[in-house]
Amino acid sequence: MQTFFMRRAIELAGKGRYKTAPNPCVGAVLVHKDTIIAEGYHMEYGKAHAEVECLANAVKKGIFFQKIKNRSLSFSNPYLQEQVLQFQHIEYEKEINMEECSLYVTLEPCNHFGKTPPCSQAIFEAGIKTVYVGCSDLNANASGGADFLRSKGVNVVTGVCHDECLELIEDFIVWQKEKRSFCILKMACTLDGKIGPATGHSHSVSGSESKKVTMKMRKNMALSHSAVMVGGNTFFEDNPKLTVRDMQTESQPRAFIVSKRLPPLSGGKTGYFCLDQKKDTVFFTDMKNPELVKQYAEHGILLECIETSENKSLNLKKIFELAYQKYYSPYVFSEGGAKLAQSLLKEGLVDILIVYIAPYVLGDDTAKNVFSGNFVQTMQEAYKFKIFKTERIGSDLHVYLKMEKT
Ligand code: AOF
Ligand code: ZN
Repeated sequence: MQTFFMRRAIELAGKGRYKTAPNPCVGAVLVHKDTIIAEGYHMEYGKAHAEVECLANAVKKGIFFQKIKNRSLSFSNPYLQEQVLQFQHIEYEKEINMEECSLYVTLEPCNHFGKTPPCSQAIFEAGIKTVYVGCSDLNANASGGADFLRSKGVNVVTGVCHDECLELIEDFIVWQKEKRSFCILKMACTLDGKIGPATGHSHSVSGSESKKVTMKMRKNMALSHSAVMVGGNTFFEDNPKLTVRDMQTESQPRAFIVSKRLPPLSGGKTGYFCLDQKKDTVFFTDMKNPELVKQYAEHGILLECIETSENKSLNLKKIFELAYQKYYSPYVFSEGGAKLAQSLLKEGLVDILIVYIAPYVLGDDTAKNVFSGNFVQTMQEAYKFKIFKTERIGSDLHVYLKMEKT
């Protein structure tokens, strides 16, 4: 049963994905005698945490009615107290003794005053006697909720669905531990692993349904104030818009271009989207000339000068650190091309790889491979992945993978 309830909390948590960044997705359920009586999840960055949202939903259903009636319940958390005042007339179908309830939460309840008061205190004030926790919080500023609750006599059981709860917050773990953007790399290719015909004919290999998935992902980037990234070759050859289209969106994602080459500055018709449509574009480049930086800034383009490594390629690790720490982009959705994709793999920066496989064979040795740049002699040298999801989307197959840790 513990696994069942925690899995529901995990499912709820997932609904907040991209909206909570750079805070984690967290879910919670309140259980009374093997029945879920209230649920909640962290819906948006800065809003109530999952545990408090779950308690608020319990208040709204009148689950605390008895206690409220006897005036024995009040919360120091203003949001919860507001719910108590607003919904105290609601009567639940049966009387619930809070001490018989347990709370399941995917992440250790926070114990700090951050954007909201500590959840640990709210759980204690609610009178819950058992709390099941998925995994501990690795944010040192917020952790300590489990110890706090134990010190108040609450029974805290940790490690329920531990690995699944960790996987749920794999993005948060990257933000906390590596202080860099979480990288989702998407590539599309034919059955023989080609990006398209050698002529460079820019007709996309993947189908229209796949395009919708890409648009949804770009929208998720916009939701989390994150960016879509392409390498210089893709930028100059395909002139991609990197925007959300054919879909409603409140905002557009930012654009990060990794390129040593820069677009011309001369005014008028430049042909490049960033110069006339988007302000939020950053070029990660090796140009160090401050005068150039100034000139581009006047055109609304930020140039971020990056050190090159011995092989003269831009330091991608540094770019992902800056993307997170300076440009506050929790995610980076990279859409190629082949060289950038290969370099991201080489640097171990690919957190999730998505490959759209389109049902075509080009059979042309001169056509570009979906990853390019390596000289490999044995399978040992290959980058290894684990498939965690496959989906048939329209005419294509989408494969979701994670790199095997070496
Ligand atoms: C969340 N949502 O449901 C839980 C979190 O900046 P604050 O005050 O919102 O606190 C964020 C920290 O609180 C976060 O990094 C994590 O350590 C902890 N728990 N955070 O955003 C939640 N339970
Ligand atoms: Zn909290």
